[in-house]
Amino acid sequence: MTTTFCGLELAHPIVNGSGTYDAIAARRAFGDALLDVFPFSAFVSKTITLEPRDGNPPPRLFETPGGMINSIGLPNKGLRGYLEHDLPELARLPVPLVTNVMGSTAAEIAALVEAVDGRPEIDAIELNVSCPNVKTGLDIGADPVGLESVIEQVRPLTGKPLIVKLTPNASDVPAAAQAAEAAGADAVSLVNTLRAFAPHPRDAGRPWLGGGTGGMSGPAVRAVALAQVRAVTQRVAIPVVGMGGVQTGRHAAQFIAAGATVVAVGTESFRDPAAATRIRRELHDLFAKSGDIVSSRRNI
Ligand code: RRO
Repeated sequence: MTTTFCGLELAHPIVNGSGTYDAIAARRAFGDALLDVFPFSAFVSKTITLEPRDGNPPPRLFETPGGMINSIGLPNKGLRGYLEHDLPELARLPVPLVTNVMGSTAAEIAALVEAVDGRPEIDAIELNVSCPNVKTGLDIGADPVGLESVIEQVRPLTGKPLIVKLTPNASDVPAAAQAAEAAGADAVSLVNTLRAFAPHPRDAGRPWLGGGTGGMSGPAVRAVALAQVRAVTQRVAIPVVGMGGVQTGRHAAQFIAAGATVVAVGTESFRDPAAATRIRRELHDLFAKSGDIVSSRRNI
């Protein structure tokens, strides 16, 4: 199931969704054995920003039927902390490393992209223009014109593959994907979480989550994600990373049938940290039964 993605040779098509698997904590828990059975063919870091952030006040999670709403709010050590403390650990993973960055202005994004470009341990950059949980006042990813302009400004700053993570909270997601492609993105990834509200259990008029609203993920969003991945792959030629509620190999095959080159597992890894290994095995068995990936696209 080797997969070529943006010039990277991946052992299989299953990666993690940014922020859904803490590889450093997992290595602490499982030891070096984790490296022998690492579940993903590439590792995508949690989003980093230029300066450190505390994230949103608690509560940060809410369980829904078939899903989860998060309002984490991008806590991270900032660029310097990431490069100094996290990168040396992440560079020891046995797979290519994708660093996910987010800024609230083009200048901030440019500084992040330039710094990350200078680090040979990093194989690709994912640009998060789609977090529903931070009040930057600039929802770059929802506005194709603004998105194209930002990517045009940062594209020349790196020779590494540039993946743009799109928001599903926009009226025309394929238009955003086309804008990213026109500006020189090497790939797009979707979907980030869907903006959602969790009512307080004792006062439904008040938000439960400390951040007010949150982002919905898990099986409840899968059909929406599949529709958006299909729509995007019909409109762009660059590869697509598909994600949203993937729990089984069959779900991963459905995203591939929708045109995704790579499939990310997110919320399911919270329920079972080894889920991606099972999903990869199930996907492999499905392809073995139905022939190659191309015929699987027709059959699944
Ligand atoms: O940290 C978050 O609250 C968060 C981010 Br950066 C994101 O991209 N998507 C999400 O659902 N939560």
